Amino acid sequence: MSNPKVAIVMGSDSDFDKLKGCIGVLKKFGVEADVNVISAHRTPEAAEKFAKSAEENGIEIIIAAAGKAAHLGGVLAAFTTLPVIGVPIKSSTMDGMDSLLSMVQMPKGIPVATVAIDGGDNAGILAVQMLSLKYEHLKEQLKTFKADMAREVEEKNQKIKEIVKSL
Ligand code: RP5
Repeated sequence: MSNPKVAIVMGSDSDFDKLKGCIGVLKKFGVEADVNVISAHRTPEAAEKFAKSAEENGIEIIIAAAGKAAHLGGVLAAFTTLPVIGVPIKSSTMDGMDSLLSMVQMPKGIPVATVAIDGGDNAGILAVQMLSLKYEHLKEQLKTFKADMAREVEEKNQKIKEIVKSL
């Protein structure tokens, strides 16, 4: 079986900082991240070409991140049957609501699975969860990831209780 591979496509290099967590998550799970800057508006032909050839290039899921009038996820989804996860980026005066609505309000037939504004980490986790349907080892890693998270919360719970006691 091939190695799991996810594409991250961002509308501009100015989105990059918001995607570092996502790249980190994919790396943590051993998923190859193919990272690209492609704009639905400024380089529409490149967006079309990328989406049309993604599957034959071994990509299994596309994460599309964009700000403002964020059409990138929808445009990529129009040209592929691969699942597209959208990350609305807060990059304008509208606190990211513009990007969120542009991504999440897709017309029937062309879904973009949109995560929270600047929710790159969750996009990575969701991609790994989708891949775990095919790659059994990822399921095991996800179980460990969730158990670690639960343990951290329990530790925080105990710490807070001690602080409250000392007040
Ligand atoms: C969007 O416009 C990009 O995804 C970015 O969030 C925003 C601003 O892009 P730049 O003008 O910084 O290149 O298309």
